[in-house]
Amino acid sequence: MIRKYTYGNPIETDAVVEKKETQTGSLPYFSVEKTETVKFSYIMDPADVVYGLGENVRGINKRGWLYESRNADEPNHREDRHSLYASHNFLLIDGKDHFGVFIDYPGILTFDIGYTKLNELVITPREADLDVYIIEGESKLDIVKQFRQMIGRSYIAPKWAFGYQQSRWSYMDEEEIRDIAKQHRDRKIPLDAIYLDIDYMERYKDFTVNQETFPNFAEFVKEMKDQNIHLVPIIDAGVKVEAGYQTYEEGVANNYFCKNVKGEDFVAGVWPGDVHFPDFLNPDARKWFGHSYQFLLDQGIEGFWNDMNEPATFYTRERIDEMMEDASNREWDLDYFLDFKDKVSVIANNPEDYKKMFHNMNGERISHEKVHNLFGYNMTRAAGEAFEELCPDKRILMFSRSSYTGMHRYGGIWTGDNLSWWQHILLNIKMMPSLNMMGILYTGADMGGFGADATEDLVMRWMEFALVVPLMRNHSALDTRRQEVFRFENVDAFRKLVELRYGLIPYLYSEYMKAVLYNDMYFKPLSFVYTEDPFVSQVEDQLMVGESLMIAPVYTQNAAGRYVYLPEEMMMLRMRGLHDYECRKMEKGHHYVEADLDQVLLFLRPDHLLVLGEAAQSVAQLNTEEFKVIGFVREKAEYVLYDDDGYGKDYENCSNYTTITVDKTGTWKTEGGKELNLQIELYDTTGKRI
Ligand code: MIG
Repeated sequence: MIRKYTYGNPIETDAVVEKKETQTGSLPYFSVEKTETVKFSYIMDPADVVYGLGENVRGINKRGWLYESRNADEPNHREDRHSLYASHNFLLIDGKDHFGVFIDYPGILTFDIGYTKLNELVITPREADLDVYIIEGESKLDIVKQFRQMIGRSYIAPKWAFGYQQSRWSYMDEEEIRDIAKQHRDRKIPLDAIYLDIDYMERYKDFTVNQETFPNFAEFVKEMKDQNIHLVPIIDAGVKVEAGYQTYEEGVANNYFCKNVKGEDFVAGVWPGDVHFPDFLNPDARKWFGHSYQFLLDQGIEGFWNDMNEPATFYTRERIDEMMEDASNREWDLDYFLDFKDKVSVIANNPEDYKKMFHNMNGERISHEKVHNLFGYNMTRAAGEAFEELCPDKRILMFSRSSYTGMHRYGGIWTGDNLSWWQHILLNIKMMPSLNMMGILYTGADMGGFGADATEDLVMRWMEFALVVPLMRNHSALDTRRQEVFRFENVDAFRKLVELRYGLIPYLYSEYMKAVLYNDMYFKPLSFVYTEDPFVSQVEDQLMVGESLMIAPVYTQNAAGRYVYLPEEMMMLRMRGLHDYECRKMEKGHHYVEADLDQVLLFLRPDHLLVLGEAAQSVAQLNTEEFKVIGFVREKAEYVLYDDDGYGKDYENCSNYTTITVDKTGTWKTEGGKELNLQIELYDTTGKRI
C-alpha cells in the first residue's frame, strides 16, 4: 500500500507515473516538525537496517552517516563525501517497522541517518514543498516492487550491451580505435563496444565529428559494426558558444538555453570553453535536444553516454573576474594566499552559480537551485523521448552520469569517476543492489577504475565481479596507466574470464529482463532473499545475482581467498572459465574459500539452475539454443529462461519465456518458448556429479 502526503507546493518532477491521491491524515512513522522548512524524524532501534539512496557512498545499510541529495561532479568517491552524481530519495526501513519512504523533491535534501544521533533518522529538505510517499508491504522486496511499479518500468538496454565493452578517455582517432578492436579480436578476447570519449568531437561540440581524425565517420561505424563492435559516443550537457555552430544557433534562436539573472543565456565553462546549458526542463527544448542525436543515429550509431549533466561547471566568468579583481587590489600575505587558494578550489561546480541559472518550466521562471537534481535526468529523458519517435522499434543504448528517480525509465547510469582503488571494487559491489532498488538495472562502474594507475591484479579481481554486472565496461582516464586487458601479462586468464561472461549472458540477460518486467531486483542483498536469517543483514560483500546465484567477489590485494557466508547449503562454482571450474557442495555457515587470482567464486542455490552458453566473440554470435544447465537438485528445479532478439521491443511475447524443468535423475523438459538443446550437468546433495 502506498500513501502520499503533500507539503506546500511541490514542483512536478515526473518521477511518479502511477499518480496517487494526497492523504489528509498525518504522516505515519515520522514526527514532523515545521521549522523554516520541514523536518521528518524517525527513531530507529539499534538493530534496524536502513536500505536505499541508490548511488551514494558507504554501505548497503546506510546507517551512520549524513547523506545529501545534491547531484555533483564528484571524482573523489571517498567515504567522507555526502553525495555523488545522483539523488535517489528512497529509503527502506527494516526492523521494528517495515516501510519504504520516497521523498519526491527536486532540490537539496539531507538524510541524517544516525549521524547527529546514533538512533535518529532525520530528513530535511531545503524548502517545505514536496511529496512524501509511505510504502508498506509484505516484505522488503514487496515494498521495492510497489515503489518500482509507481515510478514505472525500467529502461531496457539492447542485448549487445551485455557484452564486454572497452573505453578510455583519449582514444583519439580511427586508427587508434581500429587498433583497439584488432588487439581484442587477434587475441580472441570477446568485445561488443568501443567508446568514443570527448575527443571524437570537433572541439568538444555536441553532435559534431572531428573531420580530421574521423574523416569517414559513417563508414568507420560500419566497418566496426561489420566486426560486431558498436561505437558509443559521449554527449556532454554543455553546448559550445560559437557563432555558426548549428546546435548553438538553434538553441539561441529558440530560447532553448537556461538563462542568467538578466535573462540572457547563462554561460559557464566546461570542456568546449564557454557553453550554454540546454533547458532540459522545458519540454520544447528537451524535444529539440533529443532530436539532435539523430545526426549520430543517421551515421549508424546505436548507443550513447550522457556526461557532465549535474551539470558540471569548471568556472563562470563572473566568479573568475571577481576573484581576479579582488586579487589585484590586495596585498599578498599568507592569510590572503590561503583565502585565495580556497576561492580557487570552489570555482568549479559552485552552488552559488547554480542560483544564478534559470529554467523555463511551462512559462514559469524557476531558479536552477530548486530543481538542481532534475537536470541530468531530463537530459537523458530528452534522448529517450526522442528515440521513441526516431526509432520506435529499436532499443538504443543510453546511460547517464547524473540522475534522479524517473530517469530509470529512459536509461541506465554508470557510477562515474571512481579510482583504481581496491576499496572501489567494494563500493561497486555495495552500490549495485541500492541502485536496483531505484529501478536502475542497467548499470555498472568503470571496471579497473577510472582515475589513478591500475595494476593487473586489480583489473582481474574487478573483472571477476564485473562479469555479472549488466554494464561491463573497462574505462580509464587520460594520463593514467593503460588498462585494456590485452596490455597485461596474463592475457589468457583475462580471455577466459571474458569468455565466462559471454557464457553467462543467457542467464544474466534472462535475469535482467525478468527484473525489468516484474519490477524485481537483479542484484539483491542476501537479506532480501533469506529473510529469516538473522546474520545476513551483516553481509555487504556478497550479492544475490538473479534467482540462482550468489557471488562472493575477492576485493583485497594479495588475497588467496576470502571468508564467505552461506545462508543455506549451496554448490560452490570456483571458475577460471567456461570449461575450467570446480564444483563443491558446501554447508550453510561461515567458510574460508580459496580463490586464485584468476578464479571467480559463484554459488548455486539448491533446486536452482544455471544456464550456461558457449562463448563467442560478440553477443550477436552467441548460440541461443544450445546450453549446458548446471543444477544442484534435491527433488526438482525449474528455471524460466527469458530470451528475445535483443534489439526489438516485443517483450511480452510468450515465446520469449521457456520453462526448463530438471528432476534429480537428470530428466529434463522444456515448456513454451523455444526448443532448446540442453546438456544437463547435475550434482546431488552430496555434491557428486550424477
Ligand atoms: O571532466 O569526458 O565521468 O567518464 O571519461 C571529465 C571525459 C569529463 C567525466 C566522465 C568520464 C569521462 C570524462 N568526463
